[in-house]
Amino acid sequence: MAVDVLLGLQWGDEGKGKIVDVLAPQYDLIARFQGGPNAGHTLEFDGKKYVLNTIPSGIFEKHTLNLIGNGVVIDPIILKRELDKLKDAGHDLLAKKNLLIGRKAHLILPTHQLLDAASEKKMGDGKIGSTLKGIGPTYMDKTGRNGLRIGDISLPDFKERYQKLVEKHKSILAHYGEVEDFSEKEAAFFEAIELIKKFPFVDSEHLVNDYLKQGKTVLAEGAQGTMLDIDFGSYPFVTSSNTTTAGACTGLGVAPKNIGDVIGIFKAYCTRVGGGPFPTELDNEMGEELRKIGNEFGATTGRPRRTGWIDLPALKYAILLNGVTQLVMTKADVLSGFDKIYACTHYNYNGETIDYMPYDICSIQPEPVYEELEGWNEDLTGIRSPEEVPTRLKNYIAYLEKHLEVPIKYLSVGPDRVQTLTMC
Ligand code: 2SA
Ligand code: GDP
Ligand code: MG
Repeated sequence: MAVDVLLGLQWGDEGKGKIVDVLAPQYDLIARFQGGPNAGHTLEFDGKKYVLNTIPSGIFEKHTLNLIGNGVVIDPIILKRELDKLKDAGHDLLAKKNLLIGRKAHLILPTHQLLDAASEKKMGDGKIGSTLKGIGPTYMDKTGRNGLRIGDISLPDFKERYQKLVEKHKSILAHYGEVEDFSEKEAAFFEAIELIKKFPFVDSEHLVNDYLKQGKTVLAEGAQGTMLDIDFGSYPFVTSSNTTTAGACTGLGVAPKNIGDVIGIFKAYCTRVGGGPFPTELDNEMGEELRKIGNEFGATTGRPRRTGWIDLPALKYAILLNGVTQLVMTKADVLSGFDKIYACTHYNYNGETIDYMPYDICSIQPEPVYEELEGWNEDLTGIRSPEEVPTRLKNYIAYLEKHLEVPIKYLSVGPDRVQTLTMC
């Protein structure tokens, strides 16, 4: 058996949570492999809506186990809040015994959040547009070999280790001139740790590989999107982890030869939240309409998402980086009623017309070259089979498959679990 991977091909919020939930019955284990509570993965079914930040999106499937992998960064306070909310809604994961936590996952401390805020403040207009969840500073401590890990919670000197790291953070905060009292957050941190301790801590690498040996099915759930990857995204306007397939290998401890299908998910248009370049952005009424109809607001922060047309050079780049074998297109319903829709096929860039993602899209803005396509008028939200897909949407799908050279296996026509069509 091999690990299948589901990940975002754009700038995040493609609908990963919804699709993981739809696919969960096919898998024995769902594992988050990177990112942290900067993510907001939305699921809807039976008239209820859930937003998950750290917890994998397979928790509502009875037979599926869920793992927060070693590549994830965990804020105990946010994780406790998620767990409490789920418990209140009748989903007690401690009782269900369906959540495991990787020992090697790093901990987000209250001071990591303070550092995030101080760093963004200092950058002023050039800020990244971080979710301010402490993601960057936590991964900095991980690579700087200073971090605290979930497994450290069980060590007798955990509090001393915590204090040592906090002292380091305090000196950096003093340098920023941002000293503030965080004793309340610290108390909440240690209270949350007590709850988290009750969940099984595991070695992700052994668990996942044992599952594969036993012939069990595993799906790795990505967070954010390929264009936010620390190595290949629109640097420096990226997140601090590898959001690509490679991140599933390091974030779970699985060898590249054990990666199976790579399910790449994209919206029928494009969005981005936070700072940084966005070649096809519609900073106009059309963009506003897309935001309104698509309800494009951050699932974690509530920030308005920037909107634009689909960007084929960026998508082709993402497919290449991830080795995508199947595509999922979401939010096709949002484009219903647009007379014409547009696909960016090339960029005018630095005096040339190119069809690939260039090195620098921050200081030199690529100007999109669009192809105009016929839109469709039909309301898609009630359709449940490929036969019901309107001809003009079928044409859009065929057009995208021709350019992207990967089949669109699933089509999503609404936020609910049932609004998902298997196309091939
Ligand atoms: P960070 O928080 O330091 O990792 O932010 C760095 C950049 O990564 C972007 N980022 C995201 N982009 C889309 N969705 C994300 N999750 C939330 C959601 C976002 C929200 O599901 O809607 O609620 O605002 C996410 N997380 C990080 C971020 O905007 C920065 O550009
Ligand atoms: P994720 O981070 O990739 O899991 O995506 P988010 O949950 O942040 O954002 C996707 C948003 O679109 C959520 O509000 C979903 O409920 C919603 N959504 C997902 N698929 C569809 C779809 O096909 N149509 C519509 N209208 N909404 C969708
Ligand atoms: Mg999201």
